Amino acid sequence: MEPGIFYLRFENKDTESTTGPKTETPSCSQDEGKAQKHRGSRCLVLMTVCLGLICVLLLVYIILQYFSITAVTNLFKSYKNKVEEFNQTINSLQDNYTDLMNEKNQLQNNINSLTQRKQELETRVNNLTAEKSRLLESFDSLTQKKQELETRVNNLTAEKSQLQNSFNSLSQKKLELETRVSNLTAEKSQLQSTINALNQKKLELETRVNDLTAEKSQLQSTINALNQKKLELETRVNDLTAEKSQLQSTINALNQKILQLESKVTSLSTELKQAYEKGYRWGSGWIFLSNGLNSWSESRQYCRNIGADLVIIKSEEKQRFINSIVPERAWIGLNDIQQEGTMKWVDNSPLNQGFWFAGEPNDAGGNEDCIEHIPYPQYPIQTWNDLPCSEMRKAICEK
Ligand code: 2F8
Ligand code: CA
Repeated sequence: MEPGIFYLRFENKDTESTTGPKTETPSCSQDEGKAQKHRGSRCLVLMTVCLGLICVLLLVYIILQYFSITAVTNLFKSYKNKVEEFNQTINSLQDNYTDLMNEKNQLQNNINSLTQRKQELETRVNNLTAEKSRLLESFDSLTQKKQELETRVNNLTAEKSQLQNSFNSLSQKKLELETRVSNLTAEKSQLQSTINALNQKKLELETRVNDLTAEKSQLQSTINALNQKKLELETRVNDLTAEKSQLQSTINALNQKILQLESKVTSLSTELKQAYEKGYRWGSGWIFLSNGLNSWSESRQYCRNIGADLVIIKSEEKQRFINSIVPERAWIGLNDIQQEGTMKWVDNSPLNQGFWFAGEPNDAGGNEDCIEHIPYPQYPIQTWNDLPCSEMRKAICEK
């Protein structure tokens, strides 16, 4: 039977009898009281029955709940047992998993060591293979060598046979040579004595040669030094000769110059004497006119050679005096060489008063920087004219 399902049978005979059809009715009021009383009893019974049914239903419900809770409790217990079983199973699986992992690690280690071992074996195999190749090559070369040695042994055997024959003939020859050697030994002994004597002589001669060589070397050094000295002296002599020659030339030139100067001095003395003889006193000094024609510079040099200079005229009185004693064109000591238009005397003093001919100085041709005296009978004072310095004139000197 399923829990919670309940069937109830109920039969009410009283109710059926009361609800059936009525056949008798005694009186009206008594009948109505009895009927009401009867209906009240039936209602009470009905309520009691309903209440009893409700109690029964509640009881059934409680029983059903009890069974239900019991079943749930059992189910919970069975679930709990299942969980414990699962936990145990999980734990055992966990242990199995750990064991398996350990086993796996061991296997992995084994694999690694086996792999390493395999690599070592492979390396070993490779080495052995290489060694085998080398051994095979060595074997081949040794085989080749062996063949060569066999050939060599054969050749040497033949050679030995030939050498044996030669040895025999040489033994014969040796005997002959020994005899010859004995003779030669005696001869050599004699020669050795001679050689010793000659060596002694040679040593003496070598010593003598060395001495002579050293002596010769010393003499050669002396000769070289003397030659050097001789060369130096020759050079010195040559230099001195050349110097002497130069000095002689200089002396000759100087003598020539002295002669010229003496001649010049003589002529200047004569000229000076003549000048002074022809000169005129001006104050404490002299004024005189040169003989020859010269440029302005040469004329000034002429005056300086005789201890004078070109004349300086700073007064009308002196100008008149010059004009009276100099009857021809002649240089005076005035020029504007340094700066055109600015006249200066030979003592560098400026020109303050000029005695110019009419229209002068005109710097004709732009080249007239030196001043001359031109005597004009009709013009006793205005006698100066500017002229190119290269023109040839006499000089009026003053001392
Ligand atoms: O020889 C140059 C000279 O010639 C003339 O004088 C002779 C000039 N005089 C005139 O022209 C007036 C000078 O000035 C000139 O220096
Ligand atoms: Ca002029």
